[in-house]
Amino acid sequence: MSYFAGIEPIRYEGPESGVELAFRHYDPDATVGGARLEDQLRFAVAWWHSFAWPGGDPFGGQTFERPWFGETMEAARAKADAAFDLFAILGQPFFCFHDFDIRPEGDSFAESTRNFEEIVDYIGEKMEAGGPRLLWGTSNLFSHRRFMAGAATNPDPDVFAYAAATVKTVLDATHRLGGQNYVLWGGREGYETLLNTDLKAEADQAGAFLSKVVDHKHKIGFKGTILIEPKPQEPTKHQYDYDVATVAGFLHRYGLQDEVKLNLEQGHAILAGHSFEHEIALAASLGLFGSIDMNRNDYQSGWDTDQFPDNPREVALAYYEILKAGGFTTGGTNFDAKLRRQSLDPVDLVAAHVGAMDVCARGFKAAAAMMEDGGLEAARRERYAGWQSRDARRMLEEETLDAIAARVREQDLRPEPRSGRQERLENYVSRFI
Ligand code: XUL
Ligand code: CO
Repeated sequence: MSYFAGIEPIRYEGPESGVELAFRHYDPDATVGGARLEDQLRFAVAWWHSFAWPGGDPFGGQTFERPWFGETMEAARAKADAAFDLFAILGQPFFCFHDFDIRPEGDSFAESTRNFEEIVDYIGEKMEAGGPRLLWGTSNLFSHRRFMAGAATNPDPDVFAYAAATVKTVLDATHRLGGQNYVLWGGREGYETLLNTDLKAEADQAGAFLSKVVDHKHKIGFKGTILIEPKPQEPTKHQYDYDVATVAGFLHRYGLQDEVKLNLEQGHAILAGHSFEHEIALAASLGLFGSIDMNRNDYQSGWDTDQFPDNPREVALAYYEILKAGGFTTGGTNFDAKLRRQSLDPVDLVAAHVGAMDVCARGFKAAAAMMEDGGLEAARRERYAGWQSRDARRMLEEETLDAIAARVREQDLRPEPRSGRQERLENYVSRFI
């Protein structure tokens, strides 16, 4: 019997519905911003949080008792069955996984790989039978103790090799399953103390590693996007892929800026001291925007709490930047979000996703309406209108400091400060939420 027995597929019932498990805002077939909402949002369920995470925290272990828990192939198949049961209830178009989430660890690389490929085939059959597609695959290079000092940036070349072999295997499988992207999150690519760390050597290792991944992508003809997921810390004290700006610098340093894009996560942006929309807007302005991991952090705890999103305004501002960048291409909205550890029931997992999908749909509709209205862009254009003048263009392109100084004196320039209109713009946004 299905773990989710008794829970019917979720239907769109409109904002007035009194049914608990219904979509009030997410109507997959509605046209919003010129396309079907399902195709705009491209929702994905994350295998690790929803099916593999046992509910532990730093002070206590497992709280969830899922019938599929266990390190056997039988358990892995039962886990995949449960996953596809949830997918059938939610009807979302995509899912994501790490190798580690879907297969038991073997005694050797060869055995782990055998386990992995067997489950990949099993998942592939389920996908062919009408399940969702793969938004992205990724390798877990951070949970096993062999990776405690990093994967690509490990001081031991054998760990680099093990990590490279793992990424090859998982990228191949992602390709086989028709994945749209491949993600690299550097969960242990950083340091605990500078006292034992060679920054230059580790950066060069990471650059070489990523170049090999890109080469392999081209070799096998994978048409998806390679994505790096920035995060400033956790689990390591300092992570090299700190934020968008840092990763952009890294990609340029190793000549990979045209090959790799970014997967941006709400909670990671907050940990880095940014807003989510800042990270998206910056990535888009650098031509590096790829995909998002949607969640939220608790604003008091200071940890990466990976909660399901519940704030339409925050979500709207994020989607606004995505729409401004032209919307998703290979990317999508992956719920990198987990239940609270007291949320024990099967229905909790369903409700978490339903609520999150609805909040995203609400935010997206607000973003699309703002986009169509054009008020923010009109205000922005007006604010920078002075730069359209010939003098302004010439100053940027030609004038030396001497020439500029002479002109300021000659024209007796006396710049007058103008209102930034922040509150009026905030009121404008509130009208759409
Ligand atoms: C960790 C995190 C990961 C990546 C994939 O904070 O976000 O789950 O998304 O490895
Ligand atoms: Co993530």
